[in-house]
Amino acid sequence: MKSKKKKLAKRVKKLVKHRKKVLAPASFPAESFFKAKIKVIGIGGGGGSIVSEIGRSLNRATFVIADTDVRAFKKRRGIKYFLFGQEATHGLGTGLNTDLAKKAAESEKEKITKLFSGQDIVIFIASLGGGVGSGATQTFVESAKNFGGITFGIFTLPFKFEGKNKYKIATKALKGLRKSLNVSITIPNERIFKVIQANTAITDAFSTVNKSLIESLESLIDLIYSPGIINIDFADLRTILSGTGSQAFLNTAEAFGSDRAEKVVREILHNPLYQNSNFKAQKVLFNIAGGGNLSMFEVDKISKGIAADNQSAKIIFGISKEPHLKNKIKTTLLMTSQPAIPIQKVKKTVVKKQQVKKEKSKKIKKKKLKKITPLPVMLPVFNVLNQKPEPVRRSALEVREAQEIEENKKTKQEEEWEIPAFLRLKK
Ligand SMILES: Nc1nc2c(ncn2[C@@H]2O[C@H](COP(=O)(O)OP(=O)(O)OP(=O)(O)O)[C@@H](O)[C@H]2O)c(=O)[nH]1
Ligand SMILES: [Mg+2]
Repeated sequence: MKSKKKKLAKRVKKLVKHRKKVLAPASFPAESFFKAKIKVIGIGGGGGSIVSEIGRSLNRATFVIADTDVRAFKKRRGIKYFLFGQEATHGLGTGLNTDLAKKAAESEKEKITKLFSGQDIVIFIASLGGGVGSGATQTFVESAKNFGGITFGIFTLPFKFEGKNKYKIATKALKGLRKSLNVSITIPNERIFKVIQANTAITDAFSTVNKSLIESLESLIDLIYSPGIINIDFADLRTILSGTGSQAFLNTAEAFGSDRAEKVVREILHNPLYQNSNFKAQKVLFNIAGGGNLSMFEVDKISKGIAADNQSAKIIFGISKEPHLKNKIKTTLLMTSQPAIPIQKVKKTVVKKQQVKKEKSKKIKKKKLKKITPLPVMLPVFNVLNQKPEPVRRSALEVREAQEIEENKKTKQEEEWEIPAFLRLKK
């Protein structure tokens, strides 16, 4: 009898040991998760100010302030400083001279490129309208082009009262930047009037924009940095941010009380600081975080609220338990959309003048077109040797083949989207 018991105990011990071995991968420590390397770089005075106000994320990403102006470097622990273009500006700002800023950055392109090596995501922040932010950021973005990670831009546009010239500088820079980045968001400083009192001091106004931006940015860093408890991983983020020239909407909402889920739904989809209040997303990623008492009912309510506003979008979502939130629910939402959203013009009169001009040129073009006989469809292909686009005619069969390859690619990606992140096989 005794030996039977001993045998059984031995078998149980063996089984437990075996189960432990099999189950081990499900309980691996947090450190063994992939931690994305994030670099946030503020370029110019405004961009530098925003980065220098960063709070809780200091140990989750690398923060750099880049400027030609030594005065911009107010030393703060945890932030690195990159002074460039000393030969061009002698350690000063550029005084709205974007060409000088570009020259300053171009002269140190090698050093700038090194800033991005080994990073998974680089976030560029610049307040456009001045010289450095508007003139040098493009060189920084271009230097990061081949680093293999994701490029994300956060830009502010000047106040209307700062004048047409600054606005023109800003919108010109923004046009180029949007094209070169994977994703970007734009906050016109002017939007601050939607959330502040009329007598707010100018420095406080900047700070309010900066704080709101930082809150969203830090929540984004939380999403990227804290895998494990959340079903969202870096692959999801990559899917949301892939492609070039996308616009993004980033927002966070926190609420407590019995109707906290409804409050979150009301707040999360509308950020008064954004230009486009009705953002129609193609890809949506959100995370719902709560203390111990976050209920399935609340998760359902928030998810449905977000989905209802973005019915044709691909949606990825995660839930996380964060004890420090206690009775609060916090939701972070990142949405992206491919077509560029037109930038608002300073004055309506300018827009009107341009429209009249456009209509005139359209009429002239139409007249000219009538005279020209239609040409067969030509597809431009890039010729590597002479660097010029060369028109090539494809046969119907070739066109069909190309379409099939494209469709297969799409289907493969769609299939991947349908599988929740936590069930996807890690490669
Ligand atoms: N949101 C926000 N915008 C700012 C801040 N500081 C400046 N700006 C805006 O950014 C624009 C450009 O100013 P700076 O960033 O100081 O200019 P810069 O890029 O350093 O260029 P130069 O000094 O002219 O060489 C200003 O016209 C403001 O609209 C800030 O802290 N927050
Ligand atoms: Mg400056």
